[in-house]
Amino acid sequence: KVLIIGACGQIGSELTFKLRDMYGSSNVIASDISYSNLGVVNSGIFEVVDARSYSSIKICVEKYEIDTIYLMAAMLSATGEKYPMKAWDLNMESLFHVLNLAKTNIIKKVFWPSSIAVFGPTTPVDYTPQYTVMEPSTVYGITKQVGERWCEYYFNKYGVDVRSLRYPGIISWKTMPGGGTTDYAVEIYHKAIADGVYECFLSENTKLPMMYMEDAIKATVDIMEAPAENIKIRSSYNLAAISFTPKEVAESIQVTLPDFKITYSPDYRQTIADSWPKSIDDSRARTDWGWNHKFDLQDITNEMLFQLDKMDKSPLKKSN
Ligand code: VAH
Repeated sequence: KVLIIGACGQIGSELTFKLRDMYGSSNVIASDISYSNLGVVNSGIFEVVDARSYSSIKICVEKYEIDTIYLMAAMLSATGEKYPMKAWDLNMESLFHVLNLAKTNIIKKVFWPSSIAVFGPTTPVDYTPQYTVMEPSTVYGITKQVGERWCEYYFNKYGVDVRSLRYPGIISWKTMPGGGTTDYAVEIYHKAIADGVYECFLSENTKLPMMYMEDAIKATVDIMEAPAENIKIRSSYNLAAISFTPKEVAESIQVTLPDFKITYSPDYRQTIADSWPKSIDDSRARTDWGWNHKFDLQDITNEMLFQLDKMDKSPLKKSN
């Protein structure tokens, strides 16, 4: 049985759908900090689990005989800069609880998301290698860097089968992201449909590694389904698809919506974005367990505009 902690978040909610498709709804338990987060995960088994509480997780694990955990709860980069100690507590305590449940063999397999946020201003920005200088300048990035060290330690010392991916920015339409620096790449589509104009909080030439949710979910399932001997990196794999700037995504939207306008008002998130790579070398993921992305920028734009227009309930739509 599978438990998803943070199942109501941007990635967690889509993982819940995918894993229920794969393993059957009754074998995938969705959990989050409260029912109020439910959103799109409003069917199937749901439990309130506090990721910062060992006993809260353990009770759920024992109740459903869970053997695999996807730990998707975290405080992201932008919010983490507002509440550093909360970000540290949530991101680290949740990881230790899950790793310790696995160390005592209660859990057989763990997925834990890392991020390109592990890289910092001294990291080579273009085609960033799997192994390189990592001096993250955000609390979120620090938690991901140290979390990777602990994942590798628990694998080497206790044989814990924990697997991890350094996600880039992720674009999706089902669930809004929460508190990330790459969230502009989701908001822009909602605003293009709702208002035809978007005020971007990053500058026009801020190039960042990005990925469509379908690719991110495929990578997550692929690494978890791969034979253990193929997972040769137990810190976290670089993962990439495409890179683009706000200007480029605006131009891709204007192919369909020629009147769409973008303006730029960089805020505190610009400093975070400037500390991250522009592109990522994910060749190890491609050779070790067959990773391959599918969606390029125009595919993402076409899919996002189509889905949001159909949904017509964009959470950012003006309530008129
Ligand atoms: C964030 N979406 O912006 C996350 C992600 C690489 C970015 O870690 O914080």
